[in-house]
Amino acid sequence: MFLLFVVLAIHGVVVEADTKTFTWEMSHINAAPNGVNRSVIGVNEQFPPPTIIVSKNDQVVIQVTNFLDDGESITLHTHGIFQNGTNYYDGVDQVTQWLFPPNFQYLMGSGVAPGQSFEYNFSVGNQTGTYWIHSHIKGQYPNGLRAPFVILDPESPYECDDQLVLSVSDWVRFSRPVYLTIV
Ligand SMILES: [Cu+2]
Repeated sequence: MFLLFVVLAIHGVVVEADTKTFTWEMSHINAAPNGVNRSVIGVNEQFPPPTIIVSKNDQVVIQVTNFLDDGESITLHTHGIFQNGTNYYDGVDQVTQWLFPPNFQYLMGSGVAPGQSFEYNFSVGNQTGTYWIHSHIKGQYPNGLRAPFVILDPESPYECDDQLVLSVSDWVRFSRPVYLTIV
């Protein structure tokens, strides 16, 4: 341990991991991002969902509760995050995440069932940059359940006055069940 500290001190790099906790309660709300009112999936009754901002080496805890009223379960997939050693928190339904709670008989898919809560808990390791987090069930992410996921680098050699994340996506006038039928 001492040797490790010396090595890090020589390089001037002693990065402490912090724990960042987020509470995300998903429910259907109405929103009109293009001027046409429609049902979307909101996070804490907010649309678009909030941007998650953490720092390199942080431990990320996302406490999810599913309040959707259409019987669907939910997962959160952290797109592009390595999830070394925590593959079960990567949120790909029926691949890395199955039913919660275990053995819950639910026909609409895997993930966090309606009325249930689940806690994702993983480290971002030494990754940095801008990624995104989104539902990995059915068409929930074009229905609104996606957000930027930013990992800041405290040791970045670049300086700037401010940082702005622009989230761009296709958008249709209909809620997900309708446009899946059309396609
Ligand atoms: Cu993805």
